[in-house]
Amino acid sequence: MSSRKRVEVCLTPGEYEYYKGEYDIVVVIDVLRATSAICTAFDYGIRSIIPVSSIEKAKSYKEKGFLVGAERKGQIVEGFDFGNSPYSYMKEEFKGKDVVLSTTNGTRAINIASDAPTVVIGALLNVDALSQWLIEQDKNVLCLCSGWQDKFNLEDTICAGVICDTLIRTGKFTSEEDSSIAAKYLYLSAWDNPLGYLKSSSHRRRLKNLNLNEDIKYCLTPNKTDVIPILKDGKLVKL
Ligand code: 3SL
Repeated sequence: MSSRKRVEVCLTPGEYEYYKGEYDIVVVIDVLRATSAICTAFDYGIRSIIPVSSIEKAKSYKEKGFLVGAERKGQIVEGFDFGNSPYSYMKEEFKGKDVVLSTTNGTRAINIASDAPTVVIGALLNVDALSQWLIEQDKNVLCLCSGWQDKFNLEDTICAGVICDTLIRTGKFTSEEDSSIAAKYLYLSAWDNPLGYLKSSSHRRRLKNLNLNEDIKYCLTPNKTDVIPILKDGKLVKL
């Protein structure tokens, strides 16, 4: 039997039940924009982020006096302090703060994966640092793409493909699932120009219609940070 570890890709949160329980580390990916915003928040000094799935739960934290961000369909939900733009986390006011965040798909995927022994946050922004850390752990890894409302998306799959390819190239990891092979090929065909490749992708269109082009460009920039957010006792903190 091979002693190599597995690195696989779950293309949507809806398929997670078929992978559940088999992996030591789950990497949750939501390139546009939740996990990119989370990496940025830690890069700029936030202390912790509590990811919550529902607006009701987010409201209950707000009533307790927490700083709470909420996004649905790409927009800040009325009555909340901020949304899901990485730029909103570059401000002084977030330094050292504990915040709560609820987004359409990203925070939901984090909570779906929270049964795993280790959950970390991946984005193109931290993909090299994260891949190197995963190689050092030498454990079975699942990349969980947040997608859009349980549907497949290109950008998360491309990011998962980078991770798969990097880990497999070490010779210490292997992939068996077709989803992982597909992710790797998508990454290889997209990598020269991710922005162009995603030109007509559904979420890029959605965000562009909301005038969020700068967010898209930022989120598609690889390796702006070395931070690896990790879930500990229901809170994301910096590893
Ligand atoms: O789905 C999510 O969690 C968000 O990243 C979506 S958006 O980019 O804020 O529209």
